[in-house]
Amino acid sequence: MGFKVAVVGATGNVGREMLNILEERGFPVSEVVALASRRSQGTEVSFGDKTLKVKALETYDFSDTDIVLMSAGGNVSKEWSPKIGKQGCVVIDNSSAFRTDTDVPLIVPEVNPDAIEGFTRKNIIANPNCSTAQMLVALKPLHDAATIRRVVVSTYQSVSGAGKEGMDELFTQTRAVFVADPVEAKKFTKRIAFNVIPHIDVFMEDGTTKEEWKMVAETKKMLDPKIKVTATCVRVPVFIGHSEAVNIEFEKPITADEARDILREAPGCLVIDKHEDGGYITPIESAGEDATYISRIREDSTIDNGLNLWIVSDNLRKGAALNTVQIAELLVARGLIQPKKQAA
Ligand code: 11C
Repeated sequence: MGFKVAVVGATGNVGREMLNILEERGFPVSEVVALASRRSQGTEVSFGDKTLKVKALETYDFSDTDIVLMSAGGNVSKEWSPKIGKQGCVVIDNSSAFRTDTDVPLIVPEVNPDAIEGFTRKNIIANPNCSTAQMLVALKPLHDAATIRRVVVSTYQSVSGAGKEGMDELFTQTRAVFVADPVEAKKFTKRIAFNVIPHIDVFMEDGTTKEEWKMVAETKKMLDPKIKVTATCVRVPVFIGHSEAVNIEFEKPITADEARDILREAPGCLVIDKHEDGGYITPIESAGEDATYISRIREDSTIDNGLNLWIVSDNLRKGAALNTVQIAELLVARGLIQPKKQAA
């Protein structure tokens, strides 16, 4: 059994990673099609040892496609995902366009796999924001054990979250600093080389940013609406890998040792937590890896039932492309999708 899979936004950071991960994980495909806007038509992208020529989304006929992995930004998704869904393809959308839509499941397979059943209402499944996805992979087993009341999170987000332009800007500015050229900021609002910027996505009316709001709203939708979350999201001069310092208040007592044991057994989690120099993870080590890494697990003695964690993951993989492919795998594993064209 093989599915016809289209990747929309195939020339972007996440689109390319989706193609890599489909191939690496041996997703059952009959055909893979790379799509992007008309101006990228003809660009070549890799799928394993094959080269795919990018086709134009605007003129593509989805009638025999089974699954569409969409990573072309919110506006493209708002326009195209409902149209594609109506043609009987399941769209797994990496943008923020449908995440809070009550008719669209928002899924991290390690966190809320059962919610996927509701996808048939629009044939769209949303993939969460990268910073929420990795945080919830670690919080879910702890919530099951001791019930989380409140989370205070500060993020240290890599420039690849802002796409290839973000990565290029860090590289160009760093070089400019070394050769004493003028440093220009185009993609980010301030210089990112040798700096940090406490601003990701647009400002909301209450002074938070949309990135911070997403961490609150998506945690409530996927994990538990009763959990209070407050976030400060910061861009840092790291190419790949988002890091998070998380303070958690639980309803029930939980020790650092208990949390460490729970996280060691939890799906998707990898604990690296030695109390010695280098006995923790940094984003460079997470790049190219699938795990959500947890380090610096310790009790917070300033509150009852408090823990602190350091959570790191590759934002292009678990935060985006890997989670999207895992959602497709979940659809197949649960028999929720059949190929339109059965093999002869
Ligand atoms: C960043 N988290 O690091 C963002 C990128 O809502 O899917 C992903 C934005 C989103 O800039």
